[in-house]
Amino acid sequence: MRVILGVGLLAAVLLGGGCKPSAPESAAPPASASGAAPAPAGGAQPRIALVMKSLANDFFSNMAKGAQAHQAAHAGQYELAVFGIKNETDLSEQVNLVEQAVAQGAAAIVIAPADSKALVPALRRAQQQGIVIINIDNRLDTDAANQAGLHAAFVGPDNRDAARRVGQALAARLKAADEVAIIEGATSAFNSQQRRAGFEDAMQAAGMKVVAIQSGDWEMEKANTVAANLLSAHPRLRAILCGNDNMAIGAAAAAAAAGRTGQVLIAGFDDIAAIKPLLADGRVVVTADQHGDQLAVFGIEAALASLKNAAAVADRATAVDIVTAIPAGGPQSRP
Ligand code: ALL
Repeated sequence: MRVILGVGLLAAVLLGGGCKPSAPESAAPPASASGAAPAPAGGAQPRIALVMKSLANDFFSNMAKGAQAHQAAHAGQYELAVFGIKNETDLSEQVNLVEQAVAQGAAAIVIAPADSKALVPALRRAQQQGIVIINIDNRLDTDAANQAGLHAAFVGPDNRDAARRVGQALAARLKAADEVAIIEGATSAFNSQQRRAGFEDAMQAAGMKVVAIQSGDWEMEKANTVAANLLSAHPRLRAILCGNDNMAIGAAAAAAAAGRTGQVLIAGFDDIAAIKPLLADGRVVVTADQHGDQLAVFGIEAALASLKNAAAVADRATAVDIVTAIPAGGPQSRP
């Protein structure tokens, strides 16, 4: 088996008991500029680069593990190189990783872009060298991609619909006209915008009063500060909807520090391992499982299909399940 890890991921995956990586190899021969996928040298397997976002986020270490398990089961078909950035908003580092993947001879790049516009030029350059680009998790901006001439299938969920369902589950525990706030992820990420819109849809449909919308940039600490300020500014606040679980954990800690656990209901998104104890005791009342481990696998399968047929592949919508509690002795309950 051959799995190559980008520097940032090494610690995260090894700590998590991931596969032992082989040393990165030197760059493969130059890719053709014809638009066709570069042929692997000497009959070697194609290399697929998985480029993710923050490795501090369980969502992405889980995604890496799913990809590695798939590669191990299909070791005869492809090599996998796994990359990730340190901070959620480190866009230039993610651009560098795309360039690194190209330099290392990737035949395909499967990417969860940290920003829906900023990654487009680097991905376009890679595609012009014949590299297959598959966009997972966070959709690239359609206009920016079209303008640049970038064609990348999107494999991922309908974030607006999923967030709407999270909001509905939360609203079922509130009464009309209750005050709620939204802490959204990075504002330049399309999936963050869609989750915010889905939360707003649900709150409007249920007759709630949205008193504030602020960004926590996907991060626990920032969301903790934002939530603490919201709690003191809005003494009648009844709920905080967060664009991901890391921010929900930060908001739950702020509610606890303000002595308002249970009075202010918290919603998250991702269903990471760290949220489970909070779901179990009610500090967080609902989240969404978007099956991050499968997202990368579906992206890799799309890349393999595209390489095999030397043709573009279609978008693929992936499932999201709403998770409201962990029943005693059982895993998640999914209504
Ligand atoms: C999104 C993912 C996850 C994650 C977030 C933070 O793209 O879908 O919700 O928590 O990025 O990087």
